[in-house]
Amino acid sequence: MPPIAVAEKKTNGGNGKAKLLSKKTLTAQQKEAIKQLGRDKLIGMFRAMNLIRSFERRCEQMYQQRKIGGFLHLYMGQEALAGGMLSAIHSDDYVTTSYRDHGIALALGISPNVLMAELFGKVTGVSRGKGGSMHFFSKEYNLLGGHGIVGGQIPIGLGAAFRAKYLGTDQVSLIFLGDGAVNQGSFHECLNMASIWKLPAIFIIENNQYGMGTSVRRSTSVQDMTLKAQGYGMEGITVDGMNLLDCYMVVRDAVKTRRKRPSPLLVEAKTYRYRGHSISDPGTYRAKEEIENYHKVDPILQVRRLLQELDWLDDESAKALEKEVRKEVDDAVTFAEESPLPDPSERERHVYAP
Ligand SMILES: Cc1ncc(C[n+]2csc(CCOP(=O)(O)OP(=O)(O)O)c2C)c(N)n1
Ligand SMILES: [Mg+2]
Repeated sequence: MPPIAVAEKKTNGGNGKAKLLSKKTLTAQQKEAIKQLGRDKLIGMFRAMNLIRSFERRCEQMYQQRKIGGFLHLYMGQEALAGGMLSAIHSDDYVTTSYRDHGIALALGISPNVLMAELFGKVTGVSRGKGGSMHFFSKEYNLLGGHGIVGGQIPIGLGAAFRAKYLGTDQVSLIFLGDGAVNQGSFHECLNMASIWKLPAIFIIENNQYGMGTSVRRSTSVQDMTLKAQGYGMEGITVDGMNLLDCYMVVRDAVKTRRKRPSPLLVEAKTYRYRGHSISDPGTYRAKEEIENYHKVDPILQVRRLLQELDWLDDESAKALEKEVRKEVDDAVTFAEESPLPDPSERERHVYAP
């Protein structure tokens, strides 16, 4: 019987008191990660985070103009997670997530055009206009959804991990879930199976402190979610989800060993969503001061300042990058607007009826 791993504490992130990214306070590991990534890759990650923020702002506007309908859950505030973690995997690894999927899809490199078209319900959309905001799927990018059922993605991501182990590939399966999903049965069943079968499954809790309007303090009995890993004989790591480098390093290190010797891992990333649960939620259950505190640790501003301190980005090039990203999102809106709606004959295609 292997010893049960004790949840390791990496940072105190996500509580508004996290150590900000700054040249003066970088840890040895963060310095080494910067060196390893190099200027171009780090700027690429910064660009991806900006693209997410810009895309989400535009989605809000498009919803208000009724170009987008249905549900819309924005990712603003959580960009370091997608931007950092997905920079540490291979293109054939598997990724599954919840309905809060825009940031994940963009960080995987899926074109904003096909994502915006999906939101507009157009046939050129990533799910042919049938999935909408909550159901981005891409076979090409191994994105196994975008799932509206809380915790519904966990068994699917586990299945992908099982496949990798069964076929003896070196792939890993990253399974993103919200803090609300840890109280679902599927989470516990899957952690147990992943541990028994030693599957290359990395469960990543995006703990943004709320499930709809309910604070985790009111919904979840144990606040340190990595402790749940111990119940399944699995390693658990807490990470500052507002810190791009820490998010990158935790997955980089996790996959390094797991590609050859598969085993599961539970990561709790402490983060925050700047908007309400969905577009129709004004978020009045949160104190103004709390939101302001999290804006002080804005993941994008942290990286921007670090890049400037490193002399890798000046004000002018930062502005140029932001402009370029806005243009990419404008082009996505044009693409979506100009795309056709699905033909009525498409209505029953790809619909599963047992
Ligand atoms: C099985 C199930 N129960 C309830 C809901 C309604 N619901 C939608 S989102 C949500 C909260 C989930 O919160 P969390 O997992 O923290 O994700 P976040 O929205 O914070 O990303 C709930 C209860 C659902 N979609 N599925
Ligand atoms: Mg949540």
